[in-house]
Amino acid sequence: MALREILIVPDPRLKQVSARVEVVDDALRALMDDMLETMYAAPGIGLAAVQVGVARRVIVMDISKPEDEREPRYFVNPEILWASEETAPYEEGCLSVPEIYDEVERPARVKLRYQNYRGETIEEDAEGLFAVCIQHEMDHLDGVLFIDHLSRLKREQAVKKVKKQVRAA
Ligand code: K1U
Ligand code: ZN
Repeated sequence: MALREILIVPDPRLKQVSARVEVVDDALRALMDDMLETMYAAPGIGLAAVQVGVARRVIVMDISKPEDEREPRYFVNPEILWASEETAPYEEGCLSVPEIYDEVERPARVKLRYQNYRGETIEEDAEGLFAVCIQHEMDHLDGVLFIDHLSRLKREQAVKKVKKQVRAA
């Protein structure tokens, strides 16, 4: 396993639309292992492959509580089959937009279909933090960042702040 570099805004590679995965094989599992290690090291609760420069429809996640055992999860070619009309706000962050947090409103519940680490097709309902995180990560697969849900002014301010942080580092 290896740590990968996480791309930071305004890197244009974050705007790519990721390609579907044809087969879940050992090479893809090696990518998912690296992504998980990178996510835990950051630390974060989710990561899309495009954030490490690989534009494929792959997500890793662990939303377990810090005091509990790790619960790594893998989503290949995730699709939203249904989304609730009811929405819920959540103060989101993103490893590609470091130290910026803002409220985003998304469907409160979604029904998902995806392939897991073994390539099995799963259908599952998501709510709470799981629903927030999977929708945030699926946006990455379409080149959308959480700051794209904010006003233009807030988005521009966020990118400016991140550029300043990067220059100071
Ligand atoms: O960059 C990412 O996509 C990961 C992002 C996931 C996310 C967070 C909050 C709402 C929606 C999606 C993060 O993990 S940001 C860091 C973070 O939330 C966190 C870090 C350490 C402990 C707990 C949370
Ligand atoms: Zn993100």
